[in-house]
Parts: sequence; C-alpha cells; structure tokens
Amino acid sequence: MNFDLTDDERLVRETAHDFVEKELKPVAMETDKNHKIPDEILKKMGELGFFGVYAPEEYGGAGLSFVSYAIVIEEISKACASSGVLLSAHTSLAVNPILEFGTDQQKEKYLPKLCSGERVGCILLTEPDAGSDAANVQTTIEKKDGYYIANGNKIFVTNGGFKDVGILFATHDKSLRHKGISAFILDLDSEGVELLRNEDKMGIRGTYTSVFALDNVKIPQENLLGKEGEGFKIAMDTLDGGRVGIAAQALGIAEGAFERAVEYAKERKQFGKTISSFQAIQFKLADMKMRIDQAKWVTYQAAWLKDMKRPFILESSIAKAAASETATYVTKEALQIFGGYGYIGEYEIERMYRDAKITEIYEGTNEVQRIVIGKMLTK
Ligand code: COS
Repeated sequence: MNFDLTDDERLVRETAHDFVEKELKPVAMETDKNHKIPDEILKKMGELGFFGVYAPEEYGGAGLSFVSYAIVIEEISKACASSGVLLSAHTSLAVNPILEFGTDQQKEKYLPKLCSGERVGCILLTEPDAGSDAANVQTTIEKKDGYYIANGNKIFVTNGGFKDVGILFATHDKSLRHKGISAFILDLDSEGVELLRNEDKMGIRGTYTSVFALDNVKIPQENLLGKEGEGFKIAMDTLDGGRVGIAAQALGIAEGAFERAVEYAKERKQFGKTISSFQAIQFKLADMKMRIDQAKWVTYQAAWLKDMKRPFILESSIAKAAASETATYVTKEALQIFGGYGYIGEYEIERMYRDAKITEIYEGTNEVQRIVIGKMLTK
C-alpha cells in the first residue's frame, strides 16, 4: 500500500498552499462580509488552472488527477470555504458531466471557457419539491420545432448568479419518475431564464445560491447531454463525484479551524499558563486531530478510486458524511477553545463554524448519504 502523493499532486498542493497564504487568506473575511469573492481571486484561480484541474489539456484543463482536484479544494477551503465550493460545484457538477457524457462538439464548445474560469458552471437539479427526492423533478421538457422547451423552477443553484452555463435536469413525463428525466447543457443567458434572486445564507456567503424560473426556454437539440431518459443516471454519477469535492471542502474547513485552534491555544494564557498546557484543551485537540485524519483518508481513497475508474459510490458517500460531520465537530470545538473571542468573529472561527454546517446538507444530506451507504451494504 502506497500513501505517497505523486510529484504532480505534491506540486499542486504547494501551488494551492502558496496562493492561499499570499492571496486568499487576506481576503477571506471580506469575502464573507461583502458576500462576494473578489474578481482578482477568481482571475488568479483561473490562471492557476484551478477551474479545470482534472480536465484534459486538449480542452484547456490542467490534465491532473482527481486526487489533485480534491487537494486543491482542500487547501483553498482551509482559508475560504466559499471559494472551495465555487470550484467544487463548477468542476464536479458542470465540467465533469460534460467531460463524461458530452459529445466531442459539446466538449469543444463548452470546456475551454469553463476550464479557464471565463465561464462558471452550475447544476440546475433541485426544485421546491425535488430536494432529497431528486427523481421528483417537475420541470418539464418537450420537443417543439426542432428545440427542447423547458418550463419550471430551480432552487439552491450554487454559482447560478454568474448566469453562465448550467446542467439542467427536466422531465418528459413526471409519471415515469427517474426514467423520464433528461439532462441538457443550458446557456443561462437564454431567453426565458430568469434569475429571481440569490439567497441570503448562514455561511458560504461569498457564493451565489440562486433561484431560477424557466419560462418556455428554447434549448437547441444538440445540447441534450447523453440520451433522452438518461438524466437521472447522469445526475447520480455527477453527484457521486461531487460528494468527494464536498468531502474535500469539509476536510479543508476542519483543517483550517484546527490549525488556528492549535496556534491560539499555544498563545492564550490563563491562570498563568498557556491554555495548551491544560489537559482539557489537549484532549479536545487530540479528538479533533483523530477525526480529521479519519476524514482525510476516506476522502483521498474515494478520489483515488475515481482516478482508477473503479466503483466509488459507497466510498464517496462515506467520505462526504464523515468529512462534513468532522467539519461541524472540529469548528465547534475550535470555537470553544477560542472562547468569547471565537464567538465575536475576530479570529475567523465564527465564520468557519457557519461555513461548516452546509457541508452536512448540500449535494445530498447526510441522511441521503446513509441511505446510499445502507443500500450498497445490503443490496
Ligand atoms: N450513483 C449512481 N447511481 C445511483 C445512485 C448513485 N449514488 N443512487 C441511485 N442510483 C441509481 C440506481 O441504481 C437506480 O438505477 P436503475 O434504475 O438502473 O436501477 C436509479 O438510480 C434509481 O435509484 P433509486 O430507486 O434508489 O432512486 P430513488 O428515487 O429512491 O433515490 C436517492 C435515491 C435518495 C439516493 C437519490 O434521489 C439521491 O441521491 N437524492 C439526493 C439528491 C441530492 O444529492 N441532491 C442535492 C443536489 S445538490 S446540487
């Protein structure tokens, strides 16, 4: 068994780490306060290749492994969970389905601008009545005059506010449930696509979480992704990869909070000693570290299995649930170590605590992950 990263994976970690320390950390607080990732940060992440880490070079990607992609998300999320999920949703939920299910023409048309960061991708799957029950999609699609026509509502669209490119899921016949769904590449500047609002949220406040209405949106036939009726399979396969991205994001949040808690415990004095000398604090740090290392290896394992093109549905759900529960646990304990200072937000822990919670919810709640794990174990 070899736990070593490849040279490329080590290099991409160094590159991401360097960018985080010099450029991302200094603006992470303002990103949260202003509800916006600065444009220069998006531009720099594009130049560094972070928008297309594992897409092949022929489409403008960096041509690296899925493990490299997880490492980039992890490093970035140590400082800024908003930037982490922006990249994760873009890559896993838009670049990946085009790569895996797209035609050559679709790849040539959409991937270069997505991989450079010129356009930001998203997924339009969730609806008011189709959240965990993803097969209950109510957005309709019908063929008319050589086009597909979409009508319906989509919510919780991470990155939707960029209004660039989305992967849309819609049904030909609701009674068929998952067998009636198709997937499409949708240009979000198409007529009839209305961005109703970007939600105000508890955490990951630098990202857009958008609500759309689709009113007789004309989609060219060549934008069908895969075959008609294959949409649910595409959604599930897409989410399998996406869950590894969220695991990496959660892992990064946990590691970022842990690093700050250790530093603070070694500086903060009470009763004439640093608080790190108290066993109560050391036990907390030990428990946090144990949980982080467990989350780390299941996340890397799931990413590696995807690189090896081996089945990884079980492992991706385990990684997502384990890492997100680690993130909420570790940020809670870190905040406790910071005491009152953690609560007023002076030391970033307050933001990390808020950012962590969503990782237990999006890209399949942890209850859904347990359904997937349970089904895999008993089928
Ligand atoms: N990966 C690949 N295929 C999967 C899958 C997965 N993780 N989960 C289910 N499938 C396949 C099944 O194998 C089945 O295929 P066949 O029709 O060939 O047998 C098909 O999908 C339907 O499966 P199932 O009957 O289990 O579907 P359900 O409607 O009961 O839903 C859950 C299963 C709950 C697991 C699914 O709806 C889900 O993942 N929900 C959460 C959606 C989500 O994450 N939303 C957040 C989006 S954030 S952008």
